[in-house]
Amino acid sequence: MATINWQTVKDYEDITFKKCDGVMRIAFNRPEVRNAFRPKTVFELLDAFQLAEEDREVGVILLTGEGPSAKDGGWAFCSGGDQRVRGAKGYEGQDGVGRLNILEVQRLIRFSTKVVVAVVNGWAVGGGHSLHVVCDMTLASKEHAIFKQTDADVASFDGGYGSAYLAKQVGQKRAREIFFLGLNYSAQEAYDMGMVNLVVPHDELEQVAFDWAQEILTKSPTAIKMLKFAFNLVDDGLVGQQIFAGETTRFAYGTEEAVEGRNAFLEKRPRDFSKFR
Ligand code: S0N
Repeated sequence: MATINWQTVKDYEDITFKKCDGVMRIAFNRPEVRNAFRPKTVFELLDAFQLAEEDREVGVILLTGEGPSAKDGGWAFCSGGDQRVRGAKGYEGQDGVGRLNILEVQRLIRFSTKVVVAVVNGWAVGGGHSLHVVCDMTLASKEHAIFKQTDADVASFDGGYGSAYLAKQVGQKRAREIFFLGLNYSAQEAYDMGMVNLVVPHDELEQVAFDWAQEILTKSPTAIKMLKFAFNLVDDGLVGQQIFAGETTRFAYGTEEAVEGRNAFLEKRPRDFSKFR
């Protein structure tokens, strides 16, 4: 068991952002509203995920929630969009602009070259549920994790990864049940459905997540990245193909054949690919 000595990388208001031994920990930090996100939260998440992506020491990102709530001791991973700032044009920040920019966070998680693990330490609800769905793997607190889709209760609908990709994980009937009934599901029930990788005693949750990350970090980063993109490809259409193919193009740049193509152009001479046929 590796010991965790989290070091703060950058201070934010709505999230915490820490790092230890190749693992980045990004956590919602609004426990008084069950870690609901407002536009500011999402801007901070976008910045943190981008920084994590660019950090060459980092191979795994853990997404979780701070807690418990000082008010009532409740635990939350994330309860989705902050309903207090939802306006007619989306979630409104202090600039008055309506946004649904959590979808950009979903795409950063999905297209990240790192493995992103949802560490569900409490409620995963609405847009928070969708975030766990889009993460590569999910670990859930045995005592405190509760999975719930309230989108239809508040007239919202994640028609992308949150629902259609969920159906790939749990099957069409279950996915429709999750959205159409909005029931509470325990960590064990979520595991039985196939949307959780492991149920862990709450006190051990972060340690297990960190140990999983350390195991992943022993593996070839290129293999992990290409496997992630390969898993994504079939569900992501041309964007999935673009991302997978982009990486193969980068690999191809390392061949003698690619060097000949570039050099012929730079040296203003006819290209000669004859020996590569
Ligand atoms: C999470 C719930 C089930 C917890 O219940 P519990 O434990 O009984 O606590 P409460 O007393 O209800 O809550 C404690 C305090 O926290 C506030 N609060 C909780 N959640 C929110 C929230 N989402 N927004 C604002 N405040 C919240 C409570 O009001 C309470 O405050 P006080 O103490 O002052 O009374 C329960 O709280 C619950 O059901 N919460 C609401 C969950 C919800 O409906 N979330 C929104 C769902 N929709 C989205 O997230 C969609 C947005 C979205 O992201 C999206 C849209 C389109 C396409 C894609 C997406 C996407 O999903 O990404």
